[in-house]
Amino acid sequence: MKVVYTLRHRLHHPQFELENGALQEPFEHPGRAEIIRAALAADGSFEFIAPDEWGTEPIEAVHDPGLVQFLANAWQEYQRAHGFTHDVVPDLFALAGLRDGMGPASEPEAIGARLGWWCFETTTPVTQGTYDAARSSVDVALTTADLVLNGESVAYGLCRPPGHHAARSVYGGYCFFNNAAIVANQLAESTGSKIAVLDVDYHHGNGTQQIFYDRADVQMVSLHGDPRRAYPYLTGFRDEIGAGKGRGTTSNYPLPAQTNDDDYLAALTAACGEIASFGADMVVVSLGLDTYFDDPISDLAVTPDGFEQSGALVRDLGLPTVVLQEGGYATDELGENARRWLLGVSSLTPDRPDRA
Ligand code: OKP
Ligand code: ZN
Repeated sequence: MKVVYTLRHRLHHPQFELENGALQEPFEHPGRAEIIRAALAADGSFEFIAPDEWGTEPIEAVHDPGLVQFLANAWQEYQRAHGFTHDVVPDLFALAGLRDGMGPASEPEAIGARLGWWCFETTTPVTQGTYDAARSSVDVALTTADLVLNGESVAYGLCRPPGHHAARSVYGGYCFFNNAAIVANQLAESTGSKIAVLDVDYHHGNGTQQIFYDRADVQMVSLHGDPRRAYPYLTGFRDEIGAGKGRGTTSNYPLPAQTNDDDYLAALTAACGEIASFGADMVVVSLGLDTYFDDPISDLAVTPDGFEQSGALVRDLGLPTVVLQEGGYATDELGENARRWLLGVSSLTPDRPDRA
């Protein structure tokens, strides 16, 4: 299988993460992508390809151009105002309640407050190279899609930073640009066909859901920890099914804590059934491996065998498949878990002898 990878991801390297009231080592760190790369390289059946450059146009097709511009300059602007800070985080979140009864706010002028206009939470610092890394992650995703458009039945983009929490006009949740949404939109627009996004990250893909909520041509199906207990808390409930022309094209499978392989695979089978009924022509997988039983920030109980079987269920859809990396924080096992999922999705069946 072809794997798109660049070491430019390392330009995004926060020093800390503010979590549970304390500064921690970031869970989302450059070692994650390197460990996956090493595991796939050691396997021998993966071919590494560098990404092409795709520019900002496909990004601005799903994100507010203001968000793109902001991220391009935010770190430098913060340095000018505050002196050297390795990690840049908001001074204030521009929540609507702050101006209740006074009319809506407009984008503030001070950089610390502009950060809280575009960012929705505390665990996603901007560092000096964050914008370049986030751009490279999009390039990885678009190059992976291009391989599939050019005849690969499945290809894998080793995206970092991840993307699925980034909505049209806000970033957060370790995500800056929504790699999967950018790819799904580009595929839908360029081919005129129906695209399914299957999001199997532990955390609900709120950004992807928001971007496609009223779209009839892009389906969003997500399995995740129930938002009653799991980040991002506000989205991913079963009754969110899309709106307008997109009514029925969003499906959510909130899962209980400690969901095991059997129950997980049953939910994934149902999710794949919905993709088949939708009549998708291609599938984009947001591959989070934080459903792993020993993930440090999640509480599902999927095993390496479960990952391989998950990949095989997606293979059985028989659709051209773009797999993009999202989360997964059990660093020691992350490479092997990715390898197992990818072995499953690329494994041969009598029906599909081409899927190597
Ligand atoms: C990104 B991806 C939990 C805090 C969570 C942000 C999590 C972002 C996950 N104690 N902080 O979906 O894997
Ligand atoms: Zn996640």
